[in-house]
Amino acid sequence: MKKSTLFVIVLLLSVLLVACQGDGQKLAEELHIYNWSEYIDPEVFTAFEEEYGVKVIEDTFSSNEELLAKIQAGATGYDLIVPSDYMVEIMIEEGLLAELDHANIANIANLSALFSDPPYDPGLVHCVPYQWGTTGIGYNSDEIEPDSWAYIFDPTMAAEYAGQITMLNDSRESIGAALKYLGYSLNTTDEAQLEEAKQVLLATKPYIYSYDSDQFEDLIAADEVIYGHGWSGDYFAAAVEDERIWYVIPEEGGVVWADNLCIPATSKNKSTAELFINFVLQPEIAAQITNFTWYGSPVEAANEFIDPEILEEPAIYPSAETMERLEWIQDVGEATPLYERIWTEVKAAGQ
Ligand code: N2P
Repeated sequence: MKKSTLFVIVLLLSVLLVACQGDGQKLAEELHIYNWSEYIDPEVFTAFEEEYGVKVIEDTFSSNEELLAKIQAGATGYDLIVPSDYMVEIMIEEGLLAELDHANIANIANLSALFSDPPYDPGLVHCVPYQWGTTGIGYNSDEIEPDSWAYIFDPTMAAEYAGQITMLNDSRESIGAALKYLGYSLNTTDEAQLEEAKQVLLATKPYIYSYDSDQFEDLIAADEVIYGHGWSGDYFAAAVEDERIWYVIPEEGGVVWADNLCIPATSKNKSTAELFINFVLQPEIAAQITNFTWYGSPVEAANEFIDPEILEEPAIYPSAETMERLEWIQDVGEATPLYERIWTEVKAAGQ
């Protein structure tokens, strides 16, 4: 065979390989991802498009409950969604997630043992862990050094910073923080404890600047507020630009969570979505994401590419001792409507 013929054959074969997935399906032209805000380096989308010719279109949500409501309401345009642990469990139960074809996601092998068999999705049947982090207090260190939830929930302490405090706009997170302040589990189903948490949230409401899950860190940078309840990585990422910003896990403890890449049952582009999941599980790409978000990566092999500053930060990769103070949010089953009612009442109070 002539060299040039061989070349043409090899070329054709590689074009075919790129155009087809393992299951023989053609790649989609576009992939629609519904994600948390500022949760991926946009360059990762560009790199995926350059490699496979698939354009990724992102839309964002602010809470697990908003994501669930949207999917329950029949939104069918999404190929990838990013629910947290407890929400994965709820979505599996409601039949909202497709099962993953692991044959298309060989890089699952790159996950650390800690994340390869999570209790909310044993065997990673439906989702693959994306990023993980904690919930605590972010602050302007020129002004304050908070170490306890009392800075948010003790009315005398909060009054000193009236109108300069934010809280997440998130039922489980915000009620959870109040429960932690009271010394209860953030997964309690005890109605008396939940009523107490509601009273704590109501008492501090007059001092809250806003309930915000998207720009809480920017509000500190803009000197609108001094501290707030929020997610670790967003504060740390903001600290790169504004050294005054820092983050702490309060002494009473906080939340540890993991968000996951999952494919809605209605996606028509499942194998392309699996190709994307496989793409972000590559060590260099996983590290690129963490270097952008300042959240922990479940991809163990990514560590060598992650900025040492991030790897060595104890509030991002907490010690075993700190881990003991952290709690995972779990599906509270029949108590869920009670949590939602309390949150609606807190939000509506004094309006
Ligand atoms: C990123 C938000 C983190 C997700 N901006 C919290 N589960």
